[in-house]
Amino acid sequence: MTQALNDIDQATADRLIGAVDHDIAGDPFPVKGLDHVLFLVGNAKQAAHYYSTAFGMTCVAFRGPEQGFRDYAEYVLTSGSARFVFRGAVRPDAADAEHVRRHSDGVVDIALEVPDVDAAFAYAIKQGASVHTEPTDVTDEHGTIRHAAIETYGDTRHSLIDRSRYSGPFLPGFVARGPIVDRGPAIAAGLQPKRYFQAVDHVVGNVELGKMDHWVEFYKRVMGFTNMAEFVGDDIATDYSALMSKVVANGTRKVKFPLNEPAVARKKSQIDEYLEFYDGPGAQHIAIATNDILASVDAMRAAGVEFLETPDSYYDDPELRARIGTVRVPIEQLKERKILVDRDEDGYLLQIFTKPVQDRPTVFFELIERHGSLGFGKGNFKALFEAIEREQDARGNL
Ligand code: TYF
Ligand code: FE
Repeated sequence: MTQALNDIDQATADRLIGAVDHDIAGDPFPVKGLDHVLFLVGNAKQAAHYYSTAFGMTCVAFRGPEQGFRDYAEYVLTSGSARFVFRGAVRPDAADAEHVRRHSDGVVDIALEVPDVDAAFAYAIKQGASVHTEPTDVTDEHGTIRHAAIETYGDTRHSLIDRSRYSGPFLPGFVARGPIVDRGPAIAAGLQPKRYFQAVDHVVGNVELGKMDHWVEFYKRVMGFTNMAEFVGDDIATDYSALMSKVVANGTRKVKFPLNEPAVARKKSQIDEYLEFYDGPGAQHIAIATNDILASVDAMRAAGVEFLETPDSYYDDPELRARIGTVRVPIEQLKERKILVDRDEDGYLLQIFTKPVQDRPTVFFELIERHGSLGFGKGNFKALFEAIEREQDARGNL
C-alpha cells in the first residue's frame, strides 16, 4: 500500500479524512479504505490531462491496446492516497460504450480495499446485495489481486479488492507510466502546491425520490455501515435545500457515503436535475481532502477550474463570525476565495465546491480541509444550496 500512497504516509491521509480508531473484531465487513474511483469517460486521454493540469494529479499507470487490452485505454492518476482511474473506449463496439452514451462521463466503480474479499463478498450477498463479479484471482508478474464486485445504486458498483499479495503499479495488466505534465518546475518555483489533495474524504450518491432510506438500509445491512449524525431532514428540505440527505460510514469513518434524494421545494430539485441529465442514480460529488485549501483553490482556479460563488454577505454576517470564531486564517482570505467555513462540537472545516466538471450538470467536486470536525458543512447548506440554485437558474432549470 505504501507505494500506492504516492509518498504520503497513511497516518497523514487518515487524519485529513477524520479517521477514528475502530476494532474490526465483530465487524462483519471490515474495510481498509477507498481503493480507487473508476470513471467511464468519452476521452480518457483528455480526462487524464485535465486531472493532471487542473487537479494536480500524477499519472502512475496505464493499460490499453498496447498491453493487449483491446477495447479500452485506462489511465491511473494519484494524489496522495487518492486514486482515480479514467477509462475510455478505444473501439465503437466496446462493452461499456453504452454507459457513456447514456450518462456521459461519470463514476462507474467506487472500489474498496478489504482484507478478505471472499468473506466480504459472501456477507454482502447473504445480506441481499446483487453480484457484479464473483471473487477471482487476477495475476501478473507483480503478484495476485483478489477481486469481486457488488452492485449499488444505478449503474454504479463497488469492487472489493485485496492487494496485499500485489506489488505492481495498480492492477494486473497495467504498466507503470510517468506523469503527463511535468509540474516539477512550477512546484520548485512555489507556483503550485506539490499536491492539491491528499485523500478522498467522501463520495455522494444521488438516488431517486423515496429511495434514500432504502440505500441507507442497504449500506447498513450489506456492509455493516452505520449512520453518521449529519443529515438533511424534512425541515431543511422544504425551506431551501430541495433534497434530503443521510450519511453512512464504515467503522473507521474512512469511507463515508452521503446519500441524497430529491425533495419537493420551491424549484426543481438539484437532485432531479442530476437524475434527469445522468439518466438515473449515480455518484454526485467526490470530496477530496486537502491540508491547504487556500493554495489548492488558487492553483485550481489558475488552471481554469470553476467554483461556486458565495456572496460577500455570507462572510459579513455577524452570526457566522460569532459561530466560527477563530480559524487558521483571517476570514478575509476565505472571502477572497469563496471558501465556506463551518464549526461543530468537534472542530471546524473549510470547504468549497466546483461547478460540474462536464457539460451535463452532473458530477462535481468538493475540496475539504478538516480541523477536528467530522461533519459535512451543515451550517453551509443554505448558502451552498442557494449557490447551486443560481447555477440551475442560469441553465434555465426553474
Ligand atoms: O456531502 C455533503 O453532504 C455536503 C453537502 O447536493 C452537500 O458536501 C450535500 C448535497 C449536495 C451538495 C452538497
Ligand atoms: Fe460533500
